[in-house]
Amino acid sequence: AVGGGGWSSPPKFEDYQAVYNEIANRLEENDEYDDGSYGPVLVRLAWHASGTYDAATGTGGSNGATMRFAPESAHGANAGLKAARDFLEPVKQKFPWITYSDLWILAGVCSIQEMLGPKIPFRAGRQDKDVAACTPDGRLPDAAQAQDHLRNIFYRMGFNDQEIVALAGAHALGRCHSNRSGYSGPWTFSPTVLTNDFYKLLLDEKWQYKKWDGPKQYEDKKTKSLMMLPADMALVEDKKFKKWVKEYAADNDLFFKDFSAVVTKLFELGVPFKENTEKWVFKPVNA
Ligand code: CCH
Repeated sequence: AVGGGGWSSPPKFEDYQAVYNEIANRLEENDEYDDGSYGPVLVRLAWHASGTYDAATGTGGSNGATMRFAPESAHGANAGLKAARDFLEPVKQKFPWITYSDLWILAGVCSIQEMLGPKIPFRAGRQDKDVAACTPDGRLPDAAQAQDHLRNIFYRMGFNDQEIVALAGAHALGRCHSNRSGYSGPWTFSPTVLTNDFYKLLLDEKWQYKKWDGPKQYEDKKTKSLMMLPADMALVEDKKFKKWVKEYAADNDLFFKDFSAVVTKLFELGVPFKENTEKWVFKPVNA
């Protein structure tokens, strides 16, 4: 167990499961936010903390939690993520021994599992860094761009085409906010439950440009209540990407298996784990 003034022993699986449970309970308690859950924005925080990774220089990634500081918190791509960081602050106060870097990733893991997604194995050991480790702006993807840009950004992190498409299935969750990214609306009808619906809708619906003053985005012709970003649409415009969109649309089990593997990889980019660090799978609260 972990004492108030220091460690009586280093934190163990049970200690991290207690943090997981606290986050899961806070998700249930704060169900007035957005579509009924902070889960999607917590997943986005974990992804934006990780997706700054540059394999060539070993900089960026989830080890550091440098989005606590400007300039990184003020990067356009991170608009709105203060809501997620603030949601987690009381958890950090209750469990001061956990680093912000591990906490943000654990919150992403917890949110995916609590929103009925696959189990995401977790390893602890991320260390917080100071402002000097902030990454330059422009490392995260630009939603207005298409396949060449997606490949540039995700190949830089070390992902391949299949992994790019598997990661994009996260857009089954949450929504765009006009006061954050400028875009508006959810991708699916169940934005607080993880399914392969993103791929199904991308293939099955007719998508047209939304007529509005905002940035170029798509809406479904039938209900005009769903959206796709230009970067989402690139996944069916590009033949190599589209092959995987079809696979995941046809098989939710395959999507869950590949999504779990690729998210685990994303969340661990650039993290120097100690040798023999155990992979833990937390027990869901909302099972
Ligand atoms: Fe994403 N995403 N994302 N995304 N994203 C947005 C919201 C979410 C892109 C752009 C946007 C991933 C990949 C991409 C989530 C998870 C992932 C928004 C709206 C934009 C724009 C932000 C707003 O207005 O609040 C682009 C471009 C890419 C390129 O690949 C990946 C990878 C993941 C996770 C694995 C989640 C979840 C959201 C919803 C957030 C919320 O607040 O509801």
